[in-house]
Amino acid sequence: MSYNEAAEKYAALGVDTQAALRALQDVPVSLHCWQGDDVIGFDNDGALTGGIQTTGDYPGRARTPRELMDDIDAALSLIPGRMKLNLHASYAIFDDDFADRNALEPKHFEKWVSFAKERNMGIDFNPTFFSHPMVRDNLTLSSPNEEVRSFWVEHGRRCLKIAEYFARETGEPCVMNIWIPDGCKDVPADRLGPRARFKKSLDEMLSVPYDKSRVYVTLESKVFGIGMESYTVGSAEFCMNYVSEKGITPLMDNGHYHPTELVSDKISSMLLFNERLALHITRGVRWDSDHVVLFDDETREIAKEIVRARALERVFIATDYFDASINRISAWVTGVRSVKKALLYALLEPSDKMRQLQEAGDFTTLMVMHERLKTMPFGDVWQEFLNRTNTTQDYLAQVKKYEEEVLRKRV
Ligand code: RNT
Ligand code: ZN
Repeated sequence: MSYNEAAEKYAALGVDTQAALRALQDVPVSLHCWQGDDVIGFDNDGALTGGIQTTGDYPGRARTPRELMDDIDAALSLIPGRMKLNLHASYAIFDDDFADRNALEPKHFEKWVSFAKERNMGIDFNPTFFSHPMVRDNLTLSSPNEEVRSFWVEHGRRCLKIAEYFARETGEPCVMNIWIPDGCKDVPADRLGPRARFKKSLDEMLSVPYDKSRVYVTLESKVFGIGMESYTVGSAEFCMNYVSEKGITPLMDNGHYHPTELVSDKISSMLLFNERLALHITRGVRWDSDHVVLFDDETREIAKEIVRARALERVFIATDYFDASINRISAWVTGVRSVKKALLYALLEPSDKMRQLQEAGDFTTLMVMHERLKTMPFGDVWQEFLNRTNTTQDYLAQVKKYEEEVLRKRV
């Protein structure tokens, strides 16, 4: 009933809520597995390095592949619409066949493939260039130590093979994202050298043929990391230029820019010059703190820019945050729902009409329209999406139940 009324109100503004709901249904969001265990993975002793940090010690962190899969299932049951699974190489599952990062094979991810297939999900992938003894002096692919550098090149090559395997098995394209933490805590004397070595390493990694119709290699830039405040090898300019030279895909993480820069403003430019764009949606509070994504202004603005450009099929959307101070299932569900809400909110904007107002120079009406949209009955349309996807509105009750029955028993 309230949905029908809401639909009428939107129709009066020229917005088709049915079309919006249908469009939302088809947009996959790639769920980052690393929220479930505080970015630790299964192949190392548990210290997270690379200038990224989780804070908090909420009970119930997933410690094994089984626990992580159970938790992902708990989260998925409370998330509406299409999803993909985003894995890091450090989440390889070993039986008696431990392999170091430069020796990983598809078989170490077989269990993840079955997991994803059973749930009709594609898989995205990330080589893991951190939390490992071969990270030396905060450097991996840009290291002057040839042994270190070639170790990581080989890791990247192995990951490409695994990404192909994921794409082949699931029948969905695999986005393979490269992010290295490399940088300096204090003022460097040579900014060019590490970047030249990073470039050479990427060239070597990507010179191995891979199926470009199924694997999209993306490169993620960053402005600084904890302990790497003075210099970051994979800066925005490095990555943007490398991507355009190689014809691979740029990845923008909205925590990776100076605090007054907005990724929402960058999307249109990237779409003009790239066939595809990948995003890590996160929420930085004063720094790249990777707080849980909320239904906030910037998340909505990012979604609007994708929708206005009619680029839902060209943009790979993934979440990337890690909060260890609250229930991790809730963190997943709240963050992904926020992204999907933002997409729905964007789909419910009369964007043609608003573009015309801008072109006509009628900024008075445009401002009033922007404000009017904020008090439209958006919640009723969101509720309709939950109904159609058989997803409960009150996920907290289920999260608490799972916490009581499962998470609190992990000691
Ligand atoms: C780090 C990057 C990177 C990681 C993940 C774990 O600042 O955002 O994407 O968060 O790969
Ligand atoms: Zn990221």
